[in-house]
Amino acid sequence: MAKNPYTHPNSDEAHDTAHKTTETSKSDRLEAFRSDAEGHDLRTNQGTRIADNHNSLKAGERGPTLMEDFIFREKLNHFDNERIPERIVHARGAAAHGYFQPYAEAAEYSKAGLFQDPSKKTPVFVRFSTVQGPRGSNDTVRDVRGFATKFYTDEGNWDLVGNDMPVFFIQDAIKFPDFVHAVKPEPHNEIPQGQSAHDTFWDFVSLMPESTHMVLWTMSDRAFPRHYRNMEGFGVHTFRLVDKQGKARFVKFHWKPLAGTCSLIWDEAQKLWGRDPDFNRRNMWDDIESGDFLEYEFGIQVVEEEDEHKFDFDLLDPTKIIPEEQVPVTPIGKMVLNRNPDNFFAETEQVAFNPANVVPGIDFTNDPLLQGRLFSYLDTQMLRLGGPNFHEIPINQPVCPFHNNQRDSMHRQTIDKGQASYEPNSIDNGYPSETPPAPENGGFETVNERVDANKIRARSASFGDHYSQATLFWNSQTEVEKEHIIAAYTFELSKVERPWIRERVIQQILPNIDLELARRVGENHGIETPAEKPAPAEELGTSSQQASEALSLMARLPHDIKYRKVALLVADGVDGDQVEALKAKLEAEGAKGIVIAPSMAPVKATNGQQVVPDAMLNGLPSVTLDSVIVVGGAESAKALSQSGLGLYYVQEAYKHLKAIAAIGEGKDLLSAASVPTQEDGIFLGATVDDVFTPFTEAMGQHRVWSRDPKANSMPA
Ligand code: HDE
Repeated sequence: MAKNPYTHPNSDEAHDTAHKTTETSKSDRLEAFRSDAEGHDLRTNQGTRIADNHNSLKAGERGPTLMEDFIFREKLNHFDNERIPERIVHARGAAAHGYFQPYAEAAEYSKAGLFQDPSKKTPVFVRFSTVQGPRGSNDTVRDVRGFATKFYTDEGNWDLVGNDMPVFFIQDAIKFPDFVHAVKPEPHNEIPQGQSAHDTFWDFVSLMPESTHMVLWTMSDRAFPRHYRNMEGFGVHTFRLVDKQGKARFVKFHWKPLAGTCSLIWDEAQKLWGRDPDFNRRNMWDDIESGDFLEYEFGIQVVEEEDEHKFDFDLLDPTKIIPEEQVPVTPIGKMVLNRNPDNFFAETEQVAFNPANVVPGIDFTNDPLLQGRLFSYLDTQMLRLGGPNFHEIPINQPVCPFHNNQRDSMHRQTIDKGQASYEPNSIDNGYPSETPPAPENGGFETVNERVDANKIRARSASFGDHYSQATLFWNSQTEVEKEHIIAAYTFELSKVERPWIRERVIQQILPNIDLELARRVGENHGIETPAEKPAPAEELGTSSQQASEALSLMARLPHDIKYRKVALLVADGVDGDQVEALKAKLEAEGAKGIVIAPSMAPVKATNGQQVVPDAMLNGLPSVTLDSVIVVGGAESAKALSQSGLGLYYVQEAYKHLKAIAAIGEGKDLLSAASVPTQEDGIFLGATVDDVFTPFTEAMGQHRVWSRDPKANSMPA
């Protein structure tokens, strides 16, 4: 039930204030639809007060239920129809509200209203998602993450429906259903959920060399981000921006996370499937609730139209990046996500993104993947959201007026007045009327591109080089990242039952990326690999770029401990002063100290006080937090050493390359758990001050990378 007094967001009153759009205006408009139960009587959907919500109407206390019971029937009818189809891809997601604010440079490149005024905040709604798994699958699976942004601009909605990886698996939208069928759980038994480690995926991608570059990205640690705040975002396709003079330029869109990029470790990601399947959505939710907002810089790579053909790849090919060394990313604004939705279904589930939603100043290119997407989203949303009026669902409504002559169909909310639902008309004074294109506040005008061609089903030869940018990505990884990629191919292919598919990947695809990669994965599968890299076919290009720093996750490590969560392990007999000091020092650095004890009972500290635990050892296990400090106190260390969960906590943190500190007797727990104490990334000291600075410096590197090969010998 909407709150009264009620202003329909498309009413004249709303129109009058439309030009005053601010960051909060979307939230204000949603307010008209928000409803809470406080102070309300329980009623039917028709408003009749309900006297008894516990007993259905029966013929006698032990008799059959009567059909007359309209209260029971309405309740069950509604319940029986609560579910809508989930998204065919990107079904699992989490979203947040926020705003976008441009820098002054933005206006140079596009006439779009949202870029014109650096003091103006445009409201946004952003949904992050995994691709393969259903709504109830795990957050930390190996997968691409969707990064979809709806900008509620004064000139209409602009949806930038991107991913956390800058390329895609296929070049032409006609292959999308094939790709999705192959990556989804296998049709006969619906196994596996949320994963690509199965026969149909590897069968398809090994027969489609154009997927090689993107598959390599998904075999890297980018495929399981530590937090949505640590993820880059990409528009993927080349788009166009059009300035006030009408000049169009090619652009690639980038989101650069201000908190830096970092990921989970594969073993940790897998364990999180069981320990906290909601890991990413929970972290985003909790952080926003506690005021630790997510921040991203928005950037563009700009290519003048006359430079379209100066690259050794085709700008229209979505399996290619523009290396940042060739075209740097120009920052043009900042986005902050600062408000959780009030209702998951109403907002996160019902939001409908569509790359075809653009505003004047932003335009498409002929990328054949993008062109196909322009059809698909509206089409699928008709089914998912029950007809063509889903633009009226509050989360989807623009903040500016939206009048036209489209009418009727399911769930129409707007009560269109007047008789003329056609144009031109004289009955309604010719309204709603067209707006001619203009440098400001004009109607949408498509870039006047000359297309002079024969109809043809073919792919341009300039799309033919499927490997050299994969090699570029491989060359740009650090040694640790390369080891993780080798381990990923080895793991994924170990789940493929058909030997010929494994052989095809290892013998025909991987050698084209790198011989060493092929040899190492081949060795792990007992499969021979060629000694020579196959020569590229003559007509295909090779990348002039040998390596690009921006492609390594390590290039943008967080470097501080802001937003990090640190386990403070305690038991009875803990040094209470140390607990207090650690919490205060971590908070001063923007991090959180979380007190973890064997049970939820308050812990007796040596200073005579009680320490109240935030969680138990198995409630927030090591995989859910960033690092561990074992607090001092002989009795406390002894109690933790006698607990399997206590031992496991530090072993697992060690295995996952986390910085570990132990104060005073806290080191006894490390010794009992056979965690080496004389190593990089392990900090022992008598006092908090002894360990704090080196410990936080190590955390700023995200992981103790030098431990990587050794950590695998840990049994945990
Ligand atoms: Fe999508 N995609 N996609 N996609 N996509 C959908 O739309 C599609 C592609 C992306 O949080 C669907 O409403 C085709 C690339 C995101 O709600 C569907 C092709 C990129 C989301 C669809 C692609 C994306 C979707 C499913 C190849 C990155 C989730 C439900 C031509 C640039 C948005 C829906 C959200 C969702 C079609 C390829 C990103 C079926 C046909 C490339 C982030 O319409």
